[in-house]
Amino acid sequence: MSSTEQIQTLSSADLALARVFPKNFVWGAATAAYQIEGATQEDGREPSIWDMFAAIPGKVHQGDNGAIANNHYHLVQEDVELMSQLGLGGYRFSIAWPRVIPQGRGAVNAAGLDFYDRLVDTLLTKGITPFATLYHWDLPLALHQEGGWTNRATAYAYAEYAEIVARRLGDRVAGWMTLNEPWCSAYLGYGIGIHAPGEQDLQQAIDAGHHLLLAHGLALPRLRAISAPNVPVGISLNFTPIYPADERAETLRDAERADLFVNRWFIEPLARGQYPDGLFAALEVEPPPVQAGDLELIGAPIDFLGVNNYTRDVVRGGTMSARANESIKVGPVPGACYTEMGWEIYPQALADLLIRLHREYGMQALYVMENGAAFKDSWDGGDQVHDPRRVAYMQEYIGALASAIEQGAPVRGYFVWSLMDNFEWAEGYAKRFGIVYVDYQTQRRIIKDSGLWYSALLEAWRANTVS
Ligand code: IFM
Repeated sequence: MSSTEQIQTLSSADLALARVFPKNFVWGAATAAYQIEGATQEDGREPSIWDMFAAIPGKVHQGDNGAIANNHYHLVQEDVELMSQLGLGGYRFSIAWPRVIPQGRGAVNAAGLDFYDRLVDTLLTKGITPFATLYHWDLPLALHQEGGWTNRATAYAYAEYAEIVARRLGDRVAGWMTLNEPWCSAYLGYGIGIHAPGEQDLQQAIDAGHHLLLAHGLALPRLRAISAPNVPVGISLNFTPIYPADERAETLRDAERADLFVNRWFIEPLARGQYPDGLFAALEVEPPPVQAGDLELIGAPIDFLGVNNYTRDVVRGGTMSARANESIKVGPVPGACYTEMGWEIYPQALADLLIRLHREYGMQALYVMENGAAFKDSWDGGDQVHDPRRVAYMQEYIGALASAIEQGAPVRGYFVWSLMDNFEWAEGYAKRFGIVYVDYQTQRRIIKDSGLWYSALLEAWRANTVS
């Protein structure tokens, strides 16, 4: 389809939307290493906690794992070609620590670094700006065997790893994210065990969270020192804005408490150099083992905040157990629509969140580093995949983003999750988030209608912003 035809598929509202975004806005798509690469036993890569976790019966839907995934490790050229066909301006990918330093510390695997080096060069050749995440959940198994993120030493190993990657790619990447969603690594991985490594101990989650933040703080100055001048360094956090179901005092109190745990746990040490008051008491845990100087490192200014947002939670007071945030979520909100993940579609939350991060936390540069939706997509073997609900989701969320920008939120880019269907962690391959459909039998990629719509929007935006 030519770009002109694509522009014609846009409504007048879409065309107006495209006009809101400034010239240097980065429009991209995101993925993560374990979710797409496959080749987990090739070229010197050693196992990560996710290889271990996925091998435990019952942990991942239908026993799926990332051993083959989207075979992106071998199809990388084709996948970058696809990004180029979509007209993406940026691509956010993650680097697999166990591919680069298979034992977590020590010997560097040249083949691992070479892979990302080629990826970055291929992206640049196609005019696509590379944004790299250094840790998206695939901790080398060898480090897990020493306590993983509950062990302070892992933070130092991470900083060494980050430095090694920066020495190789820091002259070409456009931005670094130290971590992706440390809340998930800590809470889902160590607190309730639905993610790797599968521990179920809230105290471990709190301690792991601190070491993840420390890893970020230790790596930040090194990444800056090694990379080309002005390469921004940030972090991506997941946020689920909390809305009270009613105005009762107990609802307002519990909504505050949920916000503390879900949204403020990580942003406050980063933005203010301290954990939020009341967090550990509310969770009935001890504070993490903070050592002198840790919070100064963690609270050092970042160049941008990556914001990952998919949904919101509505809470009703009086039903909350201190440790079980889930219990206060109101069941289906009357009239609301939900994605296949059971997440409410509520675009206003993204606008509210971006404005809050700017006003309350003083964030001066924000990127939406993940936003998207899983729906039941079906493919009939042809060249098209119709996903009208995802098109509508993107229209509404990008609309909310536009409104946040109009209200002064300093948003510099948007990355849809995800470029293509992939391994959705504990949900295996059952949940499809891509704007590109993947037939896992043949590894064929088919651009969904949402991908065509996004491509057309970008084309319209480019047509408007060409000086
Ligand atoms: O697939 C994940 C991603 O790895 C991290 N953020 C949320 C996405 C959807 O669940």
